[in-house]
Amino acid sequence: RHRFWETQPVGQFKDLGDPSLPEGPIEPPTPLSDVKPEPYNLPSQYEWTTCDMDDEQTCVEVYSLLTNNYVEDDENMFRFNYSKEFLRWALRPPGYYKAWHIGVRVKASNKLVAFITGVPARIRVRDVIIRMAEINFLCVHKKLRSKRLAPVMIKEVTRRVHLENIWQAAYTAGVILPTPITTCRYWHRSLNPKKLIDIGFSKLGARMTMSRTIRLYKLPESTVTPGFRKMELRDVPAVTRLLRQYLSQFIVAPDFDENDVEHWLLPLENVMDSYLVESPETHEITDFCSFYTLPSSILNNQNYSVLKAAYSYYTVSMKTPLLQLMNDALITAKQKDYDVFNALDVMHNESFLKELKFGPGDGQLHYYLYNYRVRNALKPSELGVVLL
Ligand code: MYA
Ligand code: JJ1
Repeated sequence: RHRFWETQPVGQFKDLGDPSLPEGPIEPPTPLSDVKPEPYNLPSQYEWTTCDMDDEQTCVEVYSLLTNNYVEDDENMFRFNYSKEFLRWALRPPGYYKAWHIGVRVKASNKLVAFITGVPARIRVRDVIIRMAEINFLCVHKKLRSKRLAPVMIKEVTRRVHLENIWQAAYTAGVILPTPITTCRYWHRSLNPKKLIDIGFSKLGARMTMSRTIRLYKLPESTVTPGFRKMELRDVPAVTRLLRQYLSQFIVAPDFDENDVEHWLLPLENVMDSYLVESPETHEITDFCSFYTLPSSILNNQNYSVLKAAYSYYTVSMKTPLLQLMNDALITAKQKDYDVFNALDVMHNESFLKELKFGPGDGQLHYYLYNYRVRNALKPSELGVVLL
């Protein structure tokens, strides 16, 4: 059934629940000299290109490919619209490799028609910290679908990751592949219910009027937690300690150091928003929350073209109740004119979703590891990873 995935070192469906299979790498590393030194063959009309995300023109080409061809919902009403600034940030974390930003061009026209990326990360599985690649932004132009280009791209990124002596990867997808370590649900908190209903993102509830709906989702004008403020560079050490401590309880989680926190969690205009609570008395940093900006294009609507969505990223509540902290995040997102606040049911998110009036979405997100078996599927609440 999965002609490509059956050949790859990933957990196979037939092996689910086999207690004789150990947790850990599925195949051992090979000597670097055994890694294929030249790229995989593409059909003859196409050629590989390494995308230099420092280059403005390349960035625009990648942005345009994704804006027109990347992930849509099941009814093709919305399509992710990652900004150029977001892509540049997401693809250049500490220690990134330019060679892992891989494009495919049509030789005759030089047009960019496919893309896949990796960035390096350290991910902990139980008590083992593993160097991995996080694979994202796999995209094949709509006109070139179902030609088995994706397997070649996945093999090529794998080869380039192996050349850096890295043998594991983490990735997420909306589709089921062999085999998820866990399956999460998207939840949505309306901030601008009128627009969400107008564009078909949500429906007016049974026995609900528009004005009752607007009242239902109304939020205070300003945040309530004393000492709630934007994260700054000087907060990196304290936030790193807080986050490392918090993430240690999950079965799978990133191993963030200060450099990672500086890159991934410092606020970046229209990309990443991070807030913390500094105790007005002791000036201790006691809580932290963050969300990233990922708009979606609205396909086929007369009145609106973009849905402005915030996605919950990492949250740590030590002193402020999680419910209150997330409510302040919602208030902040509303102040900044987001239409909807999205969250997955990972980490402790379940504990606030219903109370804060999030509703379950129709989309799922499956999490995968490449060349690493985990013995039992996790519950979403045992997962401490959010990929972009
Ligand atoms: S997830 C986001 C994926 N992108 C989109 O959904 C955008 C819209 N769709 C497209 O652009 C295309 O439909 C894509 C497939 C490119 C997705 N992950 O070329 P094909 C398998 C993995 O004929 P196309 C993200 O970015 C499919 O099961 N495999 O199909 C993370 C089949 O294999 P098999 C996928 O539709 C990506 C084969 O591809 C996915 O033209 C992580 C068909 O190929 C998917 N999302 O193109 C990638 N969708 O026959 C894996 C389909 O076996 C990384 N397929 O069923 C693995 C780790 C690598 C590094 C390892 C380092 C050590
Ligand atoms: O956004 C999503 N679904 C929305 C819109 C549905 C439109 C019709 N299909 C949704 N809306 C309901 C909201 C409502 C608000 C009030 C309370 C009740 C709920 O459900 C979904 C997620 O739910 N998004 C997608 O399907 C996009 C793709 C998700 C897979 C992502 C793959 C990631 C790529 C890897 O990096």
